[in-house]
Amino acid sequence: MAVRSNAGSLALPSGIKGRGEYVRLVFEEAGVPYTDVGVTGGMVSIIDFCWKGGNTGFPVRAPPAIRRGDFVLCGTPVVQAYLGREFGLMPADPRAAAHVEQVLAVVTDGVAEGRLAFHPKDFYASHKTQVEESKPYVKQYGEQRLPKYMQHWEDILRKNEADGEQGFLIGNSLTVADLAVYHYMAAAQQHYRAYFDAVEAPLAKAHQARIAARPRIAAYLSSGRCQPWDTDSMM
Ligand SMILES: N[C@@H](CCC(=O)N[C@@H](CS)C(=O)NCC(=O)O)C(=O)O
Repeated sequence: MAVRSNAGSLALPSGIKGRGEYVRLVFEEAGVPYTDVGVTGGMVSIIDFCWKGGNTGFPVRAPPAIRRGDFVLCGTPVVQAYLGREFGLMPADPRAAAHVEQVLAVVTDGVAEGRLAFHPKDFYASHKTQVEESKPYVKQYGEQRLPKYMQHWEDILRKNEADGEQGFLIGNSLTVADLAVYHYMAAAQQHYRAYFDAVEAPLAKAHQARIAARPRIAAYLSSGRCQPWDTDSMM
C-alpha cells in the first residue's frame, strides 16, 4: 500500500481544524495531495463514511480517518505514525521511531485532558452548556497541566540539542512528532491563551514558530485548505 505518490483521501471533521489538523499537516508537509472529504462533502459524507455503510474497508471508530483504495485507517496517532513511515517523516531507527510514537501518545494525552476541562459536566455535550462549571477545570489545566506538557517538549528539545542535533524533537530531520507538538501548542495557544503566554518555554515556542515558518506549512496555513479553529472546545 503506497500513499506516497498519489492523492490520499481523508474523512476529517468538517469546518474546523480539530484532530484532523494533525493529519492535514502530515500531508501538507510531505507535499502529498489529498481530498479533505469533510470539506468537499460536508458532515453528511463523514457520517456516511464512518458510520452509515459508506466505508467498505476496515471499520472506522471515529474520524479522522484516511482511505486509499480499500485501505482505511483511523486513530490520530496511529494515522500519523503510518503516514510518517509512508512519507519519510519517521526515523528508520526503531528506537528513534519509538520516541516519535511516545511523543504522539503524550500529545494525545495532553489534548484529551485539555478537552476534558471544557466538558466537566457532560463530556459529550457542547462546552456552551457548561461554561461556568468548566472554569475551575480550565484554570487547573492552564496553571498545572499545560506547563507540564510544555516543559516536556522543552526537555525533549534540550536533550536533542545536547545530543548534537538542532531544530527538531528527535534526530536531525522533521518527523510527525514535530508536527503533532506544533499543533498541540497552536491549539493550547488558541484555547488556553493567557496560560500559554504565561508559560516560559523558549525552546518549545521557538520550535512552534519554526514549524509554522516551514515553506509548505506556511503556504498551507495561509491557504483556503486551512480550516478555522473550533470555537466550542479544544479539538
Ligand atoms: N481517539 C480518537 C478520537 C477520535 C474522535 O474523538 N473523533 C471525533 C471527531 S474529532 C468524533 O467524531 N467522535 C465521534 C465518536 O467518537 O463517536 C483519535 O485520536 O482519532
